[in-house]
Amino acid sequence: MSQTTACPLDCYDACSIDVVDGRLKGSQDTYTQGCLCPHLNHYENYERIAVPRYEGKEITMDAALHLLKERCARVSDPSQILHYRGHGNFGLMQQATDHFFATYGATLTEGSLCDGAGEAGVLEGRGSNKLLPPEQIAKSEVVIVWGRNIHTTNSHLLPFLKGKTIIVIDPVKTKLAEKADFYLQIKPKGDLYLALLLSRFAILNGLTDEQFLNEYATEYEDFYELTQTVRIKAVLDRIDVTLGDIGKILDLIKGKRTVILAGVGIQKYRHGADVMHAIDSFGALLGLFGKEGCGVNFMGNSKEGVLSPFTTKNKSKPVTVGNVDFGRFEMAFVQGSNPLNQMPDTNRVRASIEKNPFVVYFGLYENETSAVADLIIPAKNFLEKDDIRSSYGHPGLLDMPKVVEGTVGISEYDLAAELCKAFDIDMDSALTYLDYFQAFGESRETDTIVKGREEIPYRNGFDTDDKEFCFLEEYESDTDQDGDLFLLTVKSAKSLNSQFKRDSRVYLNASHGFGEEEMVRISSDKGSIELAAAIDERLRDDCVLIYSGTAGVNVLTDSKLSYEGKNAAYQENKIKVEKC
Ligand SMILES: Nc1nc2c(c(=O)[nH]1)N[C@H]1C(S)=C(S)[C@@H](COP(=O)(O)OP(=O)(O)OC[C@H]3O[C@@H](n4cnc5c(=O)[nH]c(N)nc54)[C@H](O)[C@@H]3O)O[C@H]1N2
Ligand SMILES: Nc1nc2c(c(=O)[nH]1)N[C@H]1C(S)=C(S)[C@@H](COP(=O)(O)OP(=O)(O)OC[C@H]3O[C@@H](n4cnc5c(=O)[nH]c(N)nc54)[C@H](O)[C@@H]3O)O[C@H]1N2
Ligand code: SF4
Ligand SMILES: [Mo]
Repeated sequence: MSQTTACPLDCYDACSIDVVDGRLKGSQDTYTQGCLCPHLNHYENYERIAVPRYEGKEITMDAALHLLKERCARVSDPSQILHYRGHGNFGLMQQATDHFFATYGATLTEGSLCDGAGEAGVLEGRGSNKLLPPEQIAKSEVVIVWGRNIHTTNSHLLPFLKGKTIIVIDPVKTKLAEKADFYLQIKPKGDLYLALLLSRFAILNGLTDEQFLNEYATEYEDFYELTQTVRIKAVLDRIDVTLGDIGKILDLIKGKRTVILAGVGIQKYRHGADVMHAIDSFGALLGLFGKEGCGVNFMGNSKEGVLSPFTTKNKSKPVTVGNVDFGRFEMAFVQGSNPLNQMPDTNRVRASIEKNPFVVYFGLYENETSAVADLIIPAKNFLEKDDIRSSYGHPGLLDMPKVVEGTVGISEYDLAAELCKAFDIDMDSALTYLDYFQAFGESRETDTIVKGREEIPYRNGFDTDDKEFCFLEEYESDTDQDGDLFLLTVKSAKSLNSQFKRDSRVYLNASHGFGEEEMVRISSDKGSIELAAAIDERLRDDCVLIYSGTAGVNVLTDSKLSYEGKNAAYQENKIKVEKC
C-alpha cells in the first residue's frame, strides 16, 4: 500500500514522499524526482524521546500535560510565559500552540535566526518577497549562485540548473563552484560592495534595461550616484575582487536571461539587509524582474498567500528570537527548536535559560536544550500526525496526512487543544484547520500549489506604494578590517541544523599550519571552544568553517541583531585559532 506525504523539514525542497509498505521513497514528481536526501533516507534510525520526563524522572503523558497546565495556571501574569517556537518541523499545524499561548496572553517571539535580514532587504526594494518558481529558473540561461550552497541545502534544484552558465560567488569553493563557468572566491562580507561595483560597471557598459527602468524603477540615477561613491581600487582590494572579475561576470550575463539565487550566507551580518538590497538593486538595473527566465531569489516567503487561522498576536509585546532573555520569564515553552545550540552566544543563552524556573522542551530528539529542561514532552513525528506545508523553494502546498499510528508523543494540535480546553479558550477541530489551509491550494495537473502565486513574479510591477522598485539609497559601511579570521558557519549535508548527524570539527586552510585531527582552540570575544582540525582546501586562508549544529559553535557568535530585520548575525564577529 502506498500513501503520499511530504518531508516536514526546514529545507527549500519540501520533497513529496511515497510511503510504500512503511518505507519512505521520494515521489516521482517533477521536483522530488524519486529521491530523498540522507536525513529522510535514515529518518527512522534517529533515536527519539519516547517518554515524558519531569526533573529527570519518566512520567506519563497525562502527568506531563497535567503539570504543564498546572504550571501555566500558577504564573499569575501570563505574559511571564515565553512561547519559543523554532522550525524543526515546517508543517503549518505547528502554529496550533501559538493559538493557545497568544490567546492566553503569553509572550511570543519575533525576528529570525535565519533569513530576517535578507528578507528585510528584499522588502525595502520590492515591497514583498515573492518566490521565483523553479520553472523560471529552468528557463534562464545564466544562474548566479550567490552565498548559497545548492548541493547541500537545495539539491533538488540541481536538475533545473543543467546546461546553464553558472557563476558562483562564495568564500568557500562549494561543489557547484568547482564546476562553475566562473567562480569568485570573495572575501566574506564583501558582497555589498561587489553588488555596487557590478551595478556601476553594468551602467557604464550599457547592460541596463532602459524600458524596464523607465517603467518600474525610475530612481536608478540616484542609485548610480551611490555606486559612484565607492572607491574602486581600495574596495576591490578589501573584498579581494579584481576589475577583471567584474568584467567577466558582466560579460557572461550580457543580454542573457539571468537568475540570481542568493542564500543566507550573504546576510549573516548586521548589515545583511543592505547586502540583499544591493543585490536586488543590481538585478533591477538589469531588468531581471517580471520576465520569463529571469529573477532574483532570496528564500521565498513560504507563507506567501497562506493565512493563519490561529491567533498569533496578542497584547504582550513579542521578544526577539535572536537575543531573548529566558531568565526574564517565569516559564519557557520551547517547541521544535534547540536554542542552546542554535541561538547565537551560547554562554549567554545558557545563563539565561538556567535562570528560568520552568523550561519545557517539546521536541523529537535529545539535545542541549532537552538536557537542561525541567519538563520534556515528546512530540509525534510527521508520519504520525495530520499536517500540511508550503515551501520557500517552490510553490507547492503539500498534504502531510498521518500515515502511521504512533505510540509515543503528542501532536502540536492535541497539546494545544488540551491547553485550550483547560483554560476555556475556543479552538476548532484539527480537520477545520486543515480544511482552512487546504483551501489555499489550487490543483494543477500533477500537483497542488498555493493559489494566486505569480508564475512570473512582479510582472505587473512591485508591491511598493508606487509599484516601483526602490533602490538602495544608503548603507551601513563595513569597517571591519582587523587581522583576525572570519568564522563561516554553514549548513552541513549530514545534519539539518542540529537534527540528525552533527559535525564535530573545525575546517581550516593548510596555511595555518595545523595537522589533521590536531586539537585547536577557537576563540572570539564571546568565548572559546576546542575542536579537532580538518584541513580543507576549499577555504580561503582568512576563513575558518564550523558547520551549523556542531556542538559549541555558537559559543563563538554574538547575539547582536542585524540593523534591519531583527535577525541573528552569526558571522559578524571574528575569531582566533591556536594550538590547545
Ligand atoms: N543539508 C542541509 N540542508 C539545509 C539545512 C541544513 O542544516 N542542512 N538548513 C536549512 C536552512 S534552516 C536554511 S536557512 C537553508 C540555508 O541554505 P543556504 O543559503 O545554502 O545556507 P548556508 O550553508 O548557511 O550558506 C550558503 C553559502 O553561503 C556562503 N557564505 C558564507 N558567508 C558568505 C559571504 O559573506 N558572502 C558570500 N557570497 N557567501 C557566503 C557559505 O560558504 C555557503 O556556501 O538551508 C536549509 N537546508
Ligand atoms: N552558527 C549557526 N547557527 C545557526 C545557523 C547557522 O547557519 N550557523 N542557522 C540558523 C538557522 S538558518 C536556523 S533556521 C536555526 C534553526 O534552529 P532550530 O529551529 O532550533 O533548529 P534545530 O536545531 O534543527 O532544532 C529543531 C528541533 O525541532 C525538533 N522537532 C523536529 N520535528 C518536530 C516536530 O514535529 N514537533 C516538535 N515539537 N519538535 C520537532 C527536534 O527535536 C529538533 O531538536 O538555527 C540558526 N542557527
Ligand atoms: S530535507 Fe530537504 S532534500 Fe531532504 S527529503 Fe526533506 S525536503 Fe527533501
Ligand atoms: Mo534557516
